[in-house]
Amino acid sequence: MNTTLVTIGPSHFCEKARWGLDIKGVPYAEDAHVPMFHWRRTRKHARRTVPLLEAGDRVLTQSTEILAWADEVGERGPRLFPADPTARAEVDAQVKLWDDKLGVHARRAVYDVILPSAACTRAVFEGSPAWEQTALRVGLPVWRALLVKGLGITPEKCDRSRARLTELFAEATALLAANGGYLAGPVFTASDLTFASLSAIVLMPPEYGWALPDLDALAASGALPGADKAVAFRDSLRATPAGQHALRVYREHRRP
Ligand SMILES: N[C@@H](CCC(=O)N[C@@H](CS)C(=O)NCC(=O)O)C(=O)O
Repeated sequence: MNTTLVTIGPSHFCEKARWGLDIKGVPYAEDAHVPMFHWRRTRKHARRTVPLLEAGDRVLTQSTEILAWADEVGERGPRLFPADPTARAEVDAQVKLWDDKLGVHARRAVYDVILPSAACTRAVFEGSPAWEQTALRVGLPVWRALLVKGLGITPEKCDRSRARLTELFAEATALLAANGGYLAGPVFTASDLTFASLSAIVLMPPEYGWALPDLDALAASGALPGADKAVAFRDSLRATPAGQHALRVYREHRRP
């Protein structure tokens, strides 16, 4: 069966799907695109968002659906969704919380950092089709303006997103304290994978499945105006128990 994961390479929702397929040992090819150019690829399925998985005749259009499918068909790795209905309901609720809240605020926080730098913006989409990278270079001001408008990247909203991220990390820290070991209980589940992947564009663990900017180098060189602030924010989240958990989960579970 031919399995293709259509992505925006650096996207955290796409990382969630990649991780799910990798950890369950499901073979696939990745077809990565620049945001907005990816619509040419998704429109035949009447969708706008990625990840989108084409698996034989099936088309899966939500990252959580892709995780559940990988859990079913994968031949190795831990169970991502528990069989017990009560445990499953808890994992589902946590995954939804991270998808609905963490996803949007982390994305805004990271675009706020990279969009001011043309070089940085272009670098994160290396690995997309060459013509898309050329079009991005030529049309960067227009592309950037559309993205800023579409995602609501204003200074106020970005500050609010950073504050919400701090609150969500506090929520995850409380869950870890209540449930022991992992977010939804004593073992790794889809909740840990989702929390870690969706926060990874801010925490930037070295095991991330796509090359992210080296914020420390950018801060040291002065090449990216907001890099110092982003490093300080990243480090404040890394220092929390939830941040430590996400980094540990990446170290221990990302590369099967
Ligand atoms: N609920 C979706 C969210 C996916 C999502 O927001 N994807 C973003 C990239 S991170 C996207 O494709 N945005 C493009 C668009 O909305 O046109 C999922 O879990 O797969």
